[in-house]
Amino acid sequence: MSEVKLLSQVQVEKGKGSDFIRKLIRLICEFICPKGYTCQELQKLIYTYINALRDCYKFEPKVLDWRQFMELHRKYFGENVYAILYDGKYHVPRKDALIQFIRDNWLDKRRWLEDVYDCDNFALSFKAYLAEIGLINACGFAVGEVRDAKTNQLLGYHAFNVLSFYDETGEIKMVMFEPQTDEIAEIKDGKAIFRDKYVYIPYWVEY
Ligand SMILES: [Ca+2]
Repeated sequence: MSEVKLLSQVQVEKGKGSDFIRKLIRLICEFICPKGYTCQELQKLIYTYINALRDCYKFEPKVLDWRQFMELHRKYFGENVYAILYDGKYHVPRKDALIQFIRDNWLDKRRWLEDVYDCDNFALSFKAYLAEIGLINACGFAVGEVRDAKTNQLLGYHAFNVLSFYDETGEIKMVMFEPQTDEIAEIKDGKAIFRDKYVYIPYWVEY
């Protein structure tokens, strides 16, 4: 399956399968909160749900050491995009489990708020959710620029994610991910084009 197809699949199927989570949140809001739970107790409940969520996804990670992971980064980004590696080993998930996680996750429905919850916060949250819920650390936080695909005009500076996964053949791949919309795009020469319009060019990626 091409990554272009992957993108359309995520868009079309986005929102499905989230009924359970929606019901759960309604349950918490309508029944649990008014019954006098303290903030501390609600925090405990959140972590209980996170632990329950962990069992929902069969990430079945492949483990790469940092040298292998750096090689993977170089394969997609070359020498010019700096990679910062925080770990000695990287857990790379199955593609279908990662796609399911993206589809179910509600981050793309969050409200954008200048500075306090904007692109860097979306990308950092997605990286954190994947580690917290899935124990998957092979997700990059990327910082760079966005250019117009036709005119090459600089549109602005941006933060986004780089995802790693292995497909049905076992091959490990990297793609770029826009956590504000759940869009995925193929990486070519260290860049990716979203919606045929926006070219994402990272300066560095933190893993
Ligand atoms: Ca911010």
